[in-house]
Amino acid sequence: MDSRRSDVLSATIVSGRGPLKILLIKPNGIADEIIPPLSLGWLATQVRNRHAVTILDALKEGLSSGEIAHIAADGCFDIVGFQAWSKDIHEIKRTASQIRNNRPESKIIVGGIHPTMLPEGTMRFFGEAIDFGFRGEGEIGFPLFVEAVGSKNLDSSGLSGIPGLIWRDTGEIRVNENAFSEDLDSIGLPAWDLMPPASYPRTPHGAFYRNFPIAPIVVTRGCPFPCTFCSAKEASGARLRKRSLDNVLEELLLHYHRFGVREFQIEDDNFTLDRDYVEQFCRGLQKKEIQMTWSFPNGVRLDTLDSSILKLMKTSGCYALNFGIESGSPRILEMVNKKMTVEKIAQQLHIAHEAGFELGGFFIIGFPTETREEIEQTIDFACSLPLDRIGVFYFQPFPGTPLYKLLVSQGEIPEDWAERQQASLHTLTYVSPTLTEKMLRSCQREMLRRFYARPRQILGLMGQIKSPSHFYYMVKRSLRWMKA
Ligand code: B12
Ligand code: SF4
Repeated sequence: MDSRRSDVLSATIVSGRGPLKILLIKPNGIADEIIPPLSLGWLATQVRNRHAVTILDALKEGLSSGEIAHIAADGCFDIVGFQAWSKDIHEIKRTASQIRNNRPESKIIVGGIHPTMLPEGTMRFFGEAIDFGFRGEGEIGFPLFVEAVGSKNLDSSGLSGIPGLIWRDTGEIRVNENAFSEDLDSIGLPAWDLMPPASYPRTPHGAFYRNFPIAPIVVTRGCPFPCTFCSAKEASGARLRKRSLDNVLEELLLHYHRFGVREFQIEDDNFTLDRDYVEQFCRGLQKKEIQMTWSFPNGVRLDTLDSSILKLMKTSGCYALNFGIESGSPRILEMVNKKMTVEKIAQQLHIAHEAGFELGGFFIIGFPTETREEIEQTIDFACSLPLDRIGVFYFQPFPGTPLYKLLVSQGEIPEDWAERQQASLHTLTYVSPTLTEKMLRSCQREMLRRFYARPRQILGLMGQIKSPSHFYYMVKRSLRWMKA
């Protein structure tokens, strides 16, 4: 093994001993943020007491598919699992094929949002490169799958009862019903020692931070809202499931005392949905007297906030909020079922601004049927709001979402569209017949320029640069956006 591979392997390996060696891989790719892969940490926790588990963050290590394949072969892994977002499927296929060549006896499984939304399509796309797919949350099904591999019980009697497993039964693709963990405390904490926050670069979600190291955490799962562009409901279910506050505070204390973490980022779909829960969380945090700042880089819904809960959050260390605003066009907000009006958005943002938070808004341009005038409305709207930062994304039909299905049914995109694209934050993959690619690209630039080329925004951004390396990271990130 060459020294780079062995360094990476020994830095990431290995937790526990046991009959099977399991490698869980976060694939490499273009990303603005490089942060610990929470879901793989949770999966590792489920199996590490019986087997040897390694988490390989190929994004963080900057590994090529060839290097990953060598690591998989050198480490003699019995099971290799990938986390697949739609943007990563081509890279995963390349890597899985090489692992297949280097070590044919490894069982290769692909889980995550892409197979969750497109189970059969995933198996067809990967073909012989993988043995299994997995849909939905893995904490129940993945350990059962590992035991089936261990006992070589890989026929239909062994596989058909494993929740979430996608498998081939004499050529037919079978998709087992998935299972959500009802009691989130029972799944334990992610295996943080296998992905220590301090080993990650200063490239957090949302780019800005107050303190380092930073840990992402997921406190609740699920979202009851019906936004037609979003896959959260399919991924995490429509009902909000909450960890107990003791369980969450235990994780934060572990971060603070054992891993030296000084900031946490709540990545939930909808953390603030249950007001009482948020209140108890803040009070619990205050009692623990740990000095940690926190924020919501992934967004919270504006309609769940009021000034008294905001005040409590602020005094508990929360300093930044982001919101999925999506559009300044009332017609588009209605069309995507956001259940919000432009008036309510503006009103709530002013309350959050008064409470003294750093505020960020996410906008999407290029929705099906959207017109240039409606995008202009969004630009004007964004510039009228008390926001410190914005993100402007091109609409992408994520597989399985209502808008994806609508576009397929109207013949605007083919059924296997998601496999043909490498959808990610920077790619423009869909152009509505009401717009052109050139128009969309120039609207994105115009929006960023008009928003940021104002003294308050420029001074605000400059004031938050932490170091020369943070400045370099911000410049690189901004250039990627401007070139997109
Ligand atoms: C948190 C989050 C992030 C965080 C990730 C935090 C982290 N450290 O892991 C960050 C900020 C990095 C992020 C970024 C992006 N995200 Co995001 N994100 C989410 C969010 C809100 C929650 C995910 C989560 O942690 N859920 C809790 C965990 C436990 O669930 P999970 O990740 O799904 O993992 C479970 C299962 O999928 C399964 N599983 C996962 N991997 C594997 C592997 C194997 C082998 C097995 C068996 C099972 C398995 O088991 C896991 C445990 O139960 C989801 C929405 C959602 N509800 O899913 C969007 C979501 C996943 N993100 C999405 C997108 C598009 C992105 C970006 C591309 C956005 C962008 N514009 O840049 C970037 C990608 C950048 C990158 N680095 O790759 C989309 C994905 C759509 C798609 N089809 O790909 C989602 C679904 C939101 C949406 N818009 O609909 N995101
Ligand atoms: S955009 Fe937000 S509120 Fe809407 S469904 Fe997705 S997670 Fe829920």
